[in-house]
Amino acid sequence: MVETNSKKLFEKALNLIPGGVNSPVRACKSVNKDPLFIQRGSGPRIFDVDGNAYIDYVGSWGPLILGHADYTVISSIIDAIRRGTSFGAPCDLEIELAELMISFVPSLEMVRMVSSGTEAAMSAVRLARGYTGRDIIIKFDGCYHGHSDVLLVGAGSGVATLNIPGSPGIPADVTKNTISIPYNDIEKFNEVMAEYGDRTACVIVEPVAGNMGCVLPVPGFLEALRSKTSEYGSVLIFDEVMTGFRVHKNSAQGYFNIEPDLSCFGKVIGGGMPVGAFGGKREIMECLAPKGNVYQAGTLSGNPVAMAAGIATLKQLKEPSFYEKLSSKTKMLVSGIKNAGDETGINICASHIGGMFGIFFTDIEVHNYEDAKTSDLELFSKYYSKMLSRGIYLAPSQFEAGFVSSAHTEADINATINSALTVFKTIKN
Ligand code: HOZ
Repeated sequence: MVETNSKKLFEKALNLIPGGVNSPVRACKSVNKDPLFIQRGSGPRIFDVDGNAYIDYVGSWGPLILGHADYTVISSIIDAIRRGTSFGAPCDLEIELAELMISFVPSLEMVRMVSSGTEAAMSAVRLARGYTGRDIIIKFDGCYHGHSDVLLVGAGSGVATLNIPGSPGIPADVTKNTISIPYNDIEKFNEVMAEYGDRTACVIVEPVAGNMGCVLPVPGFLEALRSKTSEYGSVLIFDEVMTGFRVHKNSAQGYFNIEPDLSCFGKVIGGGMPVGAFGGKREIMECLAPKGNVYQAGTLSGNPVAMAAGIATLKQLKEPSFYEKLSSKTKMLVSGIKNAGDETGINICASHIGGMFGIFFTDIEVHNYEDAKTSDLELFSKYYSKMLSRGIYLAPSQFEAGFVSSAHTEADINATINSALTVFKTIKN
């Protein structure tokens, strides 16, 4: 077997970094591969350390809505970095990014910047608890809100990929107030609210689930969350770390026309730099220190380089028909793969919204995590490997979403569909 440069680097990394990676899913364990080490990205492509090029549908797990190394984003980063990498003091770029976010998303009256999506969700939950004076959190199975202790219950993403029930290191006492119930199950949700609603601080949801694959909300689900949380005085939190500015210019809340009380962001708003943010109603946000007493802080929060990347990204999303073009490319990709499945007799349940998509190898409609688990994981693994060897870079997990950027061309999409057709013909047993 050829010892590739990626393989050599991975062997070295295994000695120095647990599992050889700094985030579990990218180790590619569930697809029985070793990870590729990436040297650079350009537009829709990444290039590994062995000189291979791939059409990339991971996009750094969502942030790169404009593709890799977008000229304006990189120029803004360079401009900002020349003035210094961090001040730990306010700078005008924080205001500019907050203003831009608020101009896009009507439910945002105030925004607090943090450094990751995990931090955003963790802080939003603390704020909701502080604001309501209640302890219970309701979440949904297969939704992932980062790896903070209280939210790592019934979680998606790496926890689903590696089939880990929870995580050692989280005391049962810490999660005793977290209730996780099936996604899209309106009846169950109403039942749980009837019992716990008046003790519930918040209901947190991915308005489109992206960490158990891509699963859309059924009609009435988000509406039920909105009306019951209002009825019981609980805070409705939309975790838009993945969907924010990805599925619609006003994020998923704009697409579905539901206003949450608080929202969490990350990924796209940082243009590839480490950023998160949470925001929402002034009355709730003003409970945060130093205005209020709910404590939250961060040395690198509002980092000028990250703010510059976010501003340069969001400004480009204002271009008329940006989302129409992105959605139509994503639709073209997903319909093409679905048709290739039909042609070769492979069962596929496919979904897409804006620049986000998912493909499950199952013959049922996927509405929740239990449905997602009916996907043929062995078939997914073969599909992943063969697509990779044809130069198509997909998320190495059935339980992650895929992402299309504005840099992908129709030719890239057609090449991907053709590869899928060829691969399906070879993996059909
Ligand atoms: N958990 C993220 C995806 N939903 C990031 C995975 C990674 O970076 O490895």
